[in-house]
Parts: sequence; structure tokens; C-alpha cells
Amino acid sequence: MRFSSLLLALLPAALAVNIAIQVGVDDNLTFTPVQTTANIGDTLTFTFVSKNHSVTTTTFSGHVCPPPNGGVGPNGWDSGFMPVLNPGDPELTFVYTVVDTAPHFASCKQDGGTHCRSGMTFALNPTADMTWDEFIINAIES
Ligand SMILES: *[C@@H]1O[C@H](CO)[C@@H](O)[C@H](O)[C@H]1NC(C)=O
Ligand SMILES: *[C@@H]1O[C@H](CO)[C@@H](O)[C@H](O)[C@H]1NC(C)=O
Ligand SMILES: [Cu+2]
Repeated sequence: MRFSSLLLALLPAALAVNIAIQVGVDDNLTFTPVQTTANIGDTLTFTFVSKNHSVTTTTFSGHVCPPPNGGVGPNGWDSGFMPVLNPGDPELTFVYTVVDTAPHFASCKQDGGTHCRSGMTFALNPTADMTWDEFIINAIES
């Protein structure tokens, strides 16, 4: 009993994976991929490849755009602005470690929300009730 609960406690960490997301591929206002599932302990590595974006959590609906400074929690995040002056610079990454199983919705806070309202959206662990497809519509209409 004790041994198996120890194993269960260690297993998620042992299997933690990193998920790579690119921000601004082709100079577009996009995250690639637009959504992912991840387990507690996994990391999301956002690499900024063009322009001057952020990845910042916001609300699923209502006042989606712009995401607020610091992001929307609990357990939200905000990369801050990441201007791509030297593409490929290792500084142009932001790593978020997944700490819960809740859905999280993120966008870019640039330009008073214009990137956000153009549909620059990302979902971590979306659910059947809170899908990325619905989130992007909420962002465009916000
Ligand atoms: C960028 O936008 C162009 C024009 O809409 C589109 O053809 C291309 O597939 C987009 N690239 C990505 C990575 O979304
Ligand atoms: C990036 O965007 C922010 C917010 O608009 C701005 O304050 C900052 O000066 C920009 N950085 C560069 C290098 O353009
Ligand atoms: Cu942006």
C-alpha cells in the first residue's frame, strides 16, 4: 500500500513532458498549436518567433480582450512582452509549468487587445463545455 502510493506520487513527475508552442509563425497573430492538453508537472515552452507578443491568461468569456497584466488566475501566467529583435535568441522563450488540471485560456495583450480580438488565442486543457473554438469566438466578439 505504502509502496504503491509512493509510486503513484512519483509517476507524474517521471513522465513529465515538454510541449513546444510557437508564437507568431509566418508573422501571423497565432499560437502553433492553438491548444494542448497537459498533465500536472508538464511544461509548456512558448517560443516567440516574430513581432512583439505576449502569452497571457484571460477569461474564457466576457471581457476576454485584452488579457490583463499578470494574467487571470488561479494559476494563470503572463510572459510579458517578448519583442523579437534577434530571432532564435534563447531569451525569447517563456516556460510555464502546469500546476493544475483546470482549463486555462490565453491570448496576447499587445496593442490594447487588437491581437486578441483578431483571434490570437491558446487553450490549455480545454473541456467539452469550454472549447478553443468557442474561446476564439468569445475573443473576437469581446
Ligand atoms: C499565416 O497566414 C497566412 C495567410 O492567412 C496563411 O496562409 C498561413 O498558413 C498562416 N500560417 C500559419 C502558421 O498560421
Ligand atoms: C513591445 O510592446 C510593448 C507594449 O506595446 C512596448 O511597450 C514595447 O516598447 C515593445 N518593445 C519593442 C522593442 O518594440
Ligand atoms: Cu500579439
